[in-house]
Amino acid sequence: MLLVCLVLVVFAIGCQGRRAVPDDGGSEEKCVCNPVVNVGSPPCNYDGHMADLQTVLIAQQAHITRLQNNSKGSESLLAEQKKITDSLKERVEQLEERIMSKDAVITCPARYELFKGTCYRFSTDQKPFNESQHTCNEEGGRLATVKTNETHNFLTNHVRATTKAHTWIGLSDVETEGLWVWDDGTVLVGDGIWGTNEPNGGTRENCVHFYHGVYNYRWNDVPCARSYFYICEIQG
Ligand SMILES: [Ca+2]
Ligand SMILES: [Ca+2]
Repeated sequence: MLLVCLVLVVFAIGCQGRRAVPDDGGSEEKCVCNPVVNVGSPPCNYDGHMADLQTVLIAQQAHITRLQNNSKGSESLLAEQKKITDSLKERVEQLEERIMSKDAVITCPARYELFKGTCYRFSTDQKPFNESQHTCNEEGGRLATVKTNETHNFLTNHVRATTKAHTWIGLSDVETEGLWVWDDGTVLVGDGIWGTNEPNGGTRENCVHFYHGVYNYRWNDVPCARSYFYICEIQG
C-alpha cells in the first residue's frame, strides 16, 4: 500500500500542465498532463484543480509519515489512508480530464492577445470602418466590442502605448440613427464611454472609434469612410 501511495504522490507532484503540439502536426495546441515538472510555458489554466490536489497531497503525505512512525499500522489508520489515496487518484483523473479538454485552455491565433477570455488583434494598418470589419470577419472574428470599463481600459492602454492614434471599435448606428449596435449584433447597453458631447454626428457620423487626443480615447462617432487603425476580436 505504501508503495502505491508513494507512486501516486510522485505522479501527482510531477503532473504539471504544459502545451503540446498534437501528433497530427496541426497548429492547435492542447494541454497534456506530463510527469515532468514545469515543461514549457505558458502554464495551463487549472489553478482550482491544482489547489485541491495540493491540499489532498499534503494530507496524504502527513498520513504516510504517521504510518511510517507506526510500525504496527493500525487498521483504522490504514483504512483512512486508503480513503485519501482513492481521493487523490480521483483528483488526478479529474485534473487530467480537465487539462485534456479544449475548454481548459484558451489559445489565441498568431498576433492576437488574450484578455479575459477574448483574443484581440491591434492592427498596424489603417482602413475605413467597413473594410476593417471585413478584415476581422475574414480572420474569424469581428471588430472589438467594448462592453466593460475593464475591456475599454485594456484596449485603450494598448493603443496609448503603441499607435497613439484613432482606432475603430465595433460600434455603429448605420442601420438606425441613434441605435448603437455592436459588431456582434447586440445593442449598446448603458451610457457608453463617450467623449464630451458625443455622439454628435447624426446621420453623417455612424461609426465609433477611440478618440486619440482631447477625449483621451473615449468614444467618438465619425464618418465611416475615414481610415483608422482597428481592433479585431475573436472569442477564445
Ligand atoms: Ca449616427
Ligand atoms: Ca462625433
